[in-house]
Amino acid sequence: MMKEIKIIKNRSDIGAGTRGSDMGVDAIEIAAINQNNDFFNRFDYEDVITENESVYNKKNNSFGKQINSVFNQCKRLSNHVKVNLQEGKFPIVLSGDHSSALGTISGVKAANPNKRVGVVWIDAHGDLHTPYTSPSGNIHGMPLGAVISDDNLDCQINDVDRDTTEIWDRMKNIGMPGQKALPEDIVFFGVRDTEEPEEKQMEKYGIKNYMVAEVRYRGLEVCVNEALEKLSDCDIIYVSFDVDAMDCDMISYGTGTPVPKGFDDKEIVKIINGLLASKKVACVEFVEVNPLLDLKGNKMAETAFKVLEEVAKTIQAL
Ligand SMILES: [Mn+2]
Repeated sequence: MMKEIKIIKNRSDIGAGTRGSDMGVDAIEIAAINQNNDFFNRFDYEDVITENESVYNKKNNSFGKQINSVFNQCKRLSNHVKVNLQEGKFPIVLSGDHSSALGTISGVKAANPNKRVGVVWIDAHGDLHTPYTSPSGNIHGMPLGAVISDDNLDCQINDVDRDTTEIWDRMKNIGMPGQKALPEDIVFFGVRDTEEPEEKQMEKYGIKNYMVAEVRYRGLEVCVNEALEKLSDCDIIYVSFDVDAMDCDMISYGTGTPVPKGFDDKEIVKIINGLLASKKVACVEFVEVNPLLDLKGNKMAETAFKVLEEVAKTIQAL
């Protein structure tokens, strides 16, 4: 049942508030090169065309920054993911900022329109915002808001202009119309920096968040298996790994929104490998490595590469 891995390199950073995560993909490759590791020669890959030049566009939709370009980027990535899944590949997506996940999940759903898609979100953040609730307007905090297609108007703080509203509505329909995953089919690992509108959504839908302390106290295997049990009605699972799920003090500050008290890289490997063992995982994504912010050389990318190598090994052994 072994599937061929396809690496999809999506060097886009326009959904983040800080520039530089577009270089995360190359920083991970450089980590491999500096170890004389031929990882990136071993797998077929494709590059997604970007529009990072849109950061110079001064016409900025303040509650959905660069929303038109983020929309285009997600649409493009969605297509790459869809085609590779249809060809029977296992896509490993390496992205810049986390807004990409909307594109990836839309692609997973578009390739499997009749299947129920579960989402495991390994991240310090909930990313459940919408242009109506986001304090920053950075779309990397909104991918799951679009995935579940819930604007969360109960928590509205922003008066969103028509242009932004229209493009946001189109973002909720990438790949195919409507919701890509049910909110109850989302499981969080390591989320520890949320805002009230996101907490309301987590509460409303009962989104389980396996916090770092809980995972360590109850045991990682117990928590991963319980998460899989929660997703037992899902036919396939998508795993999103935002490197800020890791502890910034222990690992690195090389990410746009670092948060302390996270997982270490060994725990991340065990979580993803535990999920892969279910044989339901169809796609894995790595996001938010920003080498420009790294205070320890290229440590974040080196750590992400370590995780990537282990995860690829596991996928090949499935
Ligand atoms: Mn994130």
